[in-house]
Amino acid sequence: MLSTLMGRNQYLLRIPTFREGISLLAGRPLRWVPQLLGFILVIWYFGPIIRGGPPDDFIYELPPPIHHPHLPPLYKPPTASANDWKLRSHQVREAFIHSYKGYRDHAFPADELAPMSGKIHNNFNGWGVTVYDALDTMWIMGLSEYFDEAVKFIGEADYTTKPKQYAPFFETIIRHLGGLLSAYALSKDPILLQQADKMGAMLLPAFNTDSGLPAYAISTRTNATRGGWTGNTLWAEALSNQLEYKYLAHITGKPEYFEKAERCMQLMYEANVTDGIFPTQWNTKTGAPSNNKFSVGAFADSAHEYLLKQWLMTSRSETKIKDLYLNVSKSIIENLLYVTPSREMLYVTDADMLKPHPRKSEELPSTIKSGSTPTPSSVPSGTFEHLSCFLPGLLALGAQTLDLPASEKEIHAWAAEGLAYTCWLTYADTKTGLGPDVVSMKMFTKNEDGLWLPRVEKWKQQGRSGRPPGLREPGAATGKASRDYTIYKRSYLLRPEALESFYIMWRTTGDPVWRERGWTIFQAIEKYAKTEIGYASLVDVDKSSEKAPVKDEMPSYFLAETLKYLYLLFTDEELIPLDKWVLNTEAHPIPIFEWTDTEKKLFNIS
Ligand code: DMJ
Repeated sequence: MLSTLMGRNQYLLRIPTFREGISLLAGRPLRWVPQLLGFILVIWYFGPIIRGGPPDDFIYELPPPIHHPHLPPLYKPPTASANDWKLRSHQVREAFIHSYKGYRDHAFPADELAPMSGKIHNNFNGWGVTVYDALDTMWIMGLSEYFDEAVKFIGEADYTTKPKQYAPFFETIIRHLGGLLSAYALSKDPILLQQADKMGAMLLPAFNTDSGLPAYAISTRTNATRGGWTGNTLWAEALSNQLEYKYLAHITGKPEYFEKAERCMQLMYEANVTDGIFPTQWNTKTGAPSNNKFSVGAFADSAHEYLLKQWLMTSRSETKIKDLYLNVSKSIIENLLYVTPSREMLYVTDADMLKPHPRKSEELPSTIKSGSTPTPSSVPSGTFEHLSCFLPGLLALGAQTLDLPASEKEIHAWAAEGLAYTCWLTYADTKTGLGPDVVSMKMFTKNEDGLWLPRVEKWKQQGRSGRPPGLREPGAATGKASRDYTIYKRSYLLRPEALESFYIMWRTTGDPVWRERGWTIFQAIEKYAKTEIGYASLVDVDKSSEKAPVKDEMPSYFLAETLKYLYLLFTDEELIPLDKWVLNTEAHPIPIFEWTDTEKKLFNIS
């Protein structure tokens, strides 16, 4: 009756039934077309806003993915369907639930679970590091019950170290503070901000050294600090707090967070190093370099990340940092990238740079410019660490985001691809399908013959036939003898770096082969690392018997990073878009933001 009274205009007030819709469209199809188009337009425009679209902080777009149209295609295995990927992402979610539940039932509130015995490990202040590290993964995976329970636990935390106890600064920043900040950015729960501010303030006196470089560890009870076993500040320790402290400064408005973190950056701008070769150890008193080792491995790794990611996080406004990244990455490509003699595997190693700094740019023209083989200026070790497998992802992100000349962009993108493939080979070659922690690469009789860049230059000069050196993708080795390397540390410590790079490679190139490789690795983890109550590190990646020996350890980064990167890799939707977030070195996403004018004044940002 009501509809009769309202006539045709009734459909402006209520949605027609299916039958009514058909008869309307069938009767007067053209009259409805403008309304229909208008409706689609409104949904398209307002949909994201209604669903809670990106905040104003997110201000730039990434350029489109890098493709290499000039490279001949390689054989790629067929890739799974959208539905398969959905199922695979569910399986990773199940793996996360299995490990967190195991921790929760057997080890909470200690730091980490011993996944064989059900005992505990307390190596990170005993503040429950697994909860902090797992927090944002829970949010991303939609595990709200675990998340809420964890926030309640965190809200009651105090962060005063026990008498005589010291909190390791680097680990506490990247795991606990990084976890809090990321979970706050995702959920906007004020308790997380309050606790991040509390922890940030309590750790801040670690910077109260003569130079301003952070001490290795701090007692939050007395503010006393102490050095690590090297007696120096590692480069990774100096430059792996700026994402966290600068974001904390942004959300609290407190200048001291910015100033202390920026002081370390200042020391790097002023450091008298040649060609962006920042050594691995720094004198905590003087703030000067204290060795001659150039590396992207253990002592230096995340410092490289924090250069590019700081620039990205603050909306590309701090250009001095970008310049540092460009210098350092150029030096890495020139000095640390080698290929092996038989399989031509591209790898990154560390090197003792000869004293005094031999690569004065005026004396030795850059190989990128000249294409010549440089005079040997360093002694490479040939060591290739699993930890260094973050580098391909970083180079790919740089190639994507930096405004580089085309020839350099392609070098960065190729280096990324070749290195990521070598990381993959170190998994594919072993009996378990899991990658060893450290390998020793075979080297040419004359070390410099293995340098990658001169080979690429030669290949270019000879007409670019086929794919560039280091990107020709040899198949998995048939036996140990044909590997072109020996395994130096045989364990697989549930580390994330290879998967991290596969994820960035997938997102920046769009090549699904990286997802497939990630899936193969996940299946190996399921097969060899899963225990009744969690996942355990492997003692020897080349022992594939049903009961491959495992270590009674499940590091918190397995939940923060390894499972998160796998989940992001398999989820079709880009849950953490790379133009809106940077991931800290523990895979905690921090949003990209822009300094306000007030902040610029307050923090003295030029
Ligand atoms: C993680 O704790 C971090 O990624 C750190 O920067 C170095 N590597 C471990 C995991 O391997």
